[in-house]
This record gives sequence, C-alpha cells and structure tokens, in this order.
Amino acid sequence: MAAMAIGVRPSDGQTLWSPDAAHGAGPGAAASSTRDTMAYGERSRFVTAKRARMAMIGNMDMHRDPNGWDARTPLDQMLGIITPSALHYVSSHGNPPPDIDPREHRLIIYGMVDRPLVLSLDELMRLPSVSRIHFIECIYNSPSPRGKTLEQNHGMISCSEWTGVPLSVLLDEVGVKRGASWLLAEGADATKHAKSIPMAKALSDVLVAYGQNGEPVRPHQGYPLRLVVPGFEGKFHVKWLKGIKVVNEPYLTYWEQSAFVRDPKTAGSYYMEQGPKSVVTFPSAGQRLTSRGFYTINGLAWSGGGTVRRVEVSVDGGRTWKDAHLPEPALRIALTRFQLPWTWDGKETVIQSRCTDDTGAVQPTFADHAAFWGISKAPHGNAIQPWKITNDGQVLNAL
Ligand SMILES: Nc1nc2c(c(=O)[nH]1)N[C@H]1C(S)=C(S)[C@@H](COP(=O)(O)O)O[C@H]1N2
Ligand SMILES: [Mo]
Repeated sequence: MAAMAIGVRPSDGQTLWSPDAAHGAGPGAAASSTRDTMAYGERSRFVTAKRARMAMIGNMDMHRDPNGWDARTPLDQMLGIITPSALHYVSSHGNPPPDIDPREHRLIIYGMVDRPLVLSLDELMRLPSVSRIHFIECIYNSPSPRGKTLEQNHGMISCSEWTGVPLSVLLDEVGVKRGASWLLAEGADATKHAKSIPMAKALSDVLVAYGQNGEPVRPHQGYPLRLVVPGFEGKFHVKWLKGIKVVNEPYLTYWEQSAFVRDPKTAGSYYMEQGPKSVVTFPSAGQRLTSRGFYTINGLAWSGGGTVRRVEVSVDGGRTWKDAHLPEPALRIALTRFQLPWTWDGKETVIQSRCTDDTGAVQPTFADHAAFWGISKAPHGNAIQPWKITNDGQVLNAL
C-alpha cells in the first residue's frame, strides 16, 4: 500500500473532519420531493450513469418502432457484478415493451405433452422458486475496430439475480412425450420473437423468471415473465414469455432465418453457448488517465460454459501476462470481477485481459477468433479486447 502515491496525506495537527464541513446545506436541502423518493428510492442527483441508445444492427432496422429503443449498459460505471435493473441493456429489436396486465397474462405449455397447461402468474408464483445470478449477453456484443468506447463494443451484457420456477418442474408437470427433443419459446411482443431450445438444456437449468434483482422483472426485460437460459446467447432468453411448445425438431422461425441462423439452415447451424470472455473496464476506451502512478486495473469476465477460473492481464502489449485477483467463489455463468494493481509509468502501452473457464476453454485473440469463424462479425464475439494508452493518458480501442 505504501507505494500508492494517491490521495492527500494531511500534516500533523490538521483537522480531518468537522460536522459542518461534512454535512453541507443541512436538513431540508434535498432537491426532490422527500415523499416520492421515500415511497420508491432514487439515486443521488450526483450519480448520472445512463443507458445509451443504440443503432439497430443489420436487417433489424426495418422492424423498428419509432417509439422503440434498444440500449447499452454503461459498463464503465458499473460496480460489482450486478447490473441495476434500470441500466440492464435492452435488445428488443427496436420495439417498445408490450404493456402486459399480469392478471390477464397466461403461460401456455402445449405440443408433445400428456397434459397441456395454462398458468396464470399467481398460479406460477405458488410453486417453489429459485434465485440465481446470471449474465445475459447479446451475440452482437463483440470487440470491433469500429467501437470508440468500452460501451460501444461491450455494453450489451448485463447480470441480474433472476427469480423464478425451473422449467424442468413445469415440464415434469405437463409430462413430455417420448421423442420430444426441442421446445419453441414464444414471446408476446409485436415481432413475435420465438426461439428453439434443445430439450436437454430445458431440463437442466432454464428458469421461467418473474423476478429481477429483488423486484418484478422490468418491462424492458420481459415483464411479467421471461426465460433465462444460462450461458446461451441473449436471443434465447425470450421476454414477455407466453408459450412453450414441446416439439421434436428446431423451428426455423422468421427471426431465426432472417437474423440468426448460419447457412446451411440445419439443426447444427444454431449457435448456443457463449465462450469464455473478459474485458478491462478500467482503463478502457473513452476514459483518460490523468497522471502516471498507481491504479487498479478493473474488469469483468464471464463464460457461458461455467465458472471463470482464471483471468490474466497484460500491460505490455501481450508480451507478459499476470494473474488478476478473482473473488471467491466465482459464480457459475455470472459476471466475475477481476482486478490487478498497476503503476503506469506514463509511457504508451497496450493492456488486455484473457479469460479461462473451468472447462479449460481460453478466450481467443481477435485474429484467432476471426480465422476460426471465417468472418469478423461472428456469433460469440468473445475475442480479446486490447486497449491502447497513449503517452498523454488517452485510452483508445487498439483493434
Ligand atoms: N420476446 C422477445 N424476447 C427477446 C427479444 C425480443 O426482441 N423479443 N430479444 C432477444 C435478444 S436478441 C436479446 S440479446 C435478449 C436481451 O435481453 P434484455 O433486453 O433483457 O437485455 O432478449 C432476447 N429476448
Ligand atoms: Mo440480441
């Protein structure tokens, strides 16, 4: 700690604290109505982190509702691993959330089952629930030479505590028929988003979630019900969930074939689980180091395949790597913080991080990733993101 030349060291006898200085304007100075903010809390007026509106990608633009928004999480301003619900990224293909009355909403489970079931929200909430912390990440979240900031390249990932009923419990209740190997999850939104999910995954750890970070799922995240499919690409986590059809093959829905499935369009062309990934969030593109000296490199790591086992950080353009500190225990399929103390000598350099998960899979370089997929805008955009620090402290995208 002695080496950290940060902060002010007061001299002997100097007053460090006084009640007047600490309390500012005193009682009654609050800017907004106390009654409203007591009923539902508000953050300090000095805290300003916001989601950023994002441009639609590829063919999705043609579906945009003029009132709709998709938005990125301000990753550089996040603390810990939970994304506040109000800052969770939004990918709804440009459509506003449907305005669903929870008393009217029904979840229908049908198809290749012995006893089809229609459940109201109240009925679903009478079943035992579980709460689990998982990230959700859009497949379009990837390091790209075009992004000018951390948020532009990586702001389509967020992590919440999700509360709901394991899908396996509901499938047990309806009795899945022999030969049923997939299910089709359907949303109640204008574009009728639907996803095919393999039965083995549905029976393992998928949740039908109504809770997010201790309160009902937010409208933009799928109120009143969404699917959480841990470790699978964002598009599988169907929001405003209204139907689960049990079937014996993946369905090539409109969304699948127009935006998501690789050619040739066979069962094997569905991408699913996301590989190990990490990104340095401080210092990252869009930020500035104000002086040489002590900093703590901070970042986030995750893997759709399991638990983050190791994160290495390089501060010399990839020549040498050091193990970053990880919390214990790291959570399965959740954002994981990593940190590394660092003293910047004021010279230009490149910093980056590399994640290894508990299956032994290692985050690839941008070049290896591009070579493997044969295209730059691949699914599972989990390549290493290098940031360049110029000698005047500017942090830039080094791709
Ligand atoms: N019904 C419905 N579910 C949906 C979508 C959608 O447009 N409609 N978008 C999907 C995509 S592409 C992603 S990346 C995730 C985003 O979840 P979020 O908006 O809660 O971050 O939801 C998925 N579920
Ligand atoms: Mo997405």
